Amino acid sequence: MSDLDVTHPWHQHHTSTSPLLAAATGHRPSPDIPGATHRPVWFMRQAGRSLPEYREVRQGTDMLDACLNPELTAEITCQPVRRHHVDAGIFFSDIVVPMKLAGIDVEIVPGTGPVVAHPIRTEADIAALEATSADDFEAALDPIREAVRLTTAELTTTPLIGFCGAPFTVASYLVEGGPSREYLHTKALMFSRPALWHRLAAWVADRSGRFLRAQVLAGASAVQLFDSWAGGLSLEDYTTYVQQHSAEVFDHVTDLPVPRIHFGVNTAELLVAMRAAGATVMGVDHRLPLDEANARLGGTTPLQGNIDPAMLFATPQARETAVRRVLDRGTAAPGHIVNLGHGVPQHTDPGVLTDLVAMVHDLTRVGAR
Ligand code: 1CP
Repeated sequence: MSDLDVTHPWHQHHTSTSPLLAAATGHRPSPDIPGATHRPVWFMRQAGRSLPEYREVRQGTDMLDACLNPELTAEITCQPVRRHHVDAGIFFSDIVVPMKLAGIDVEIVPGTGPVVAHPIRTEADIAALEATSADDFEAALDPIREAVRLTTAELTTTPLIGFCGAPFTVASYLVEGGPSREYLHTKALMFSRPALWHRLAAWVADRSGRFLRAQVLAGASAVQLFDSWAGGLSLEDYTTYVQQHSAEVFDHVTDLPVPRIHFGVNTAELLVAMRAAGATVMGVDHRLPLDEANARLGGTTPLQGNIDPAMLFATPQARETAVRRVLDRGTAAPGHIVNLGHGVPQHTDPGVLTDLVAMVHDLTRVGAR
């Protein structure tokens, strides 16, 4: 296994013994395990529109321009850590950032999501992507590396999670041209021209994997691979067309010591197959109770999740009951990183998130349970 640089926060700030890393490597809170002081908690989409300080710094800056501005990216990534005292930062970026850096004409339209000017559907489209230079792409990652360095200099002992999108989810935007509910063009490509699909997915995996590795080498202490839309696939189609390409992404970081979290929405039936792509921690959405997820995975894999995001809008009593239930069910797993079942909704009251972090810390501190 390759080591991280001596200046990496893993060594310099001992993120390797933080609550996040303890849980991700299979430890429950315990006085005997360095760093395992409480169950860690962070939130998918913790940075972003729910925070007034985010709306303020983003004013007048396009989303993807913000993602390529290292100072702004670092500021936005640190905002929820300062405010909520979550146990990890998640790098502020987007799954389509590597696609933009590879030369694809993509923008993020407010209120819609990623929109691709010329959807990728033909052999010529895919050949053109394959003809782009990997060296140029590595050079284009410099603002990402710089943003990670600035972020981790502020976060010090709080680990940064690097991320990227999995090939199916990213390719769905490239092929559909934007957000989609049924992935009809993507699946049509997969089913009718499988060789072409595999070429596209392999290219997306290469660029996303390089983006992920760059974040780790520059300072991230864990990674998360988002296959948000894999739940649109049957298990058979997932293993035939998708799993190998998610594995190719993970391959870019398997020589490094960082935990590999894998998350999808509506993927209860895919959990075991997604782990087999190379994950060491499984993210679970709110539809599958964590004890059931743990049973499906044979009790060997740390879990992340899975408070229903709608609970952020419920009464404090209902929310506390739900949090306690998630903590109870998460006790079954060899390690539990508390999170929502999907991202923070836009209109969430940030105070509710701050209180939720404090509640999780209080209820799970060593000796508390
Ligand atoms: O202008 C804005 O503020 C746009 C909103 C926004 C934000 C804040 C988008 C557009 N992306 C992001 C940041 C982002 N995207 C993060 C930041 C870090 C954090 O979690 O705090 C992350 C991890 C992502 C990843 C992402 N982008 C995913 C996977 C996670 C998930 O939510 O399932 C997906 C599917 C995307 C695509 C995307 N980007 C933006 C939107 C609105 C969408 C979804 C569109 C759709 O419904 O298809």
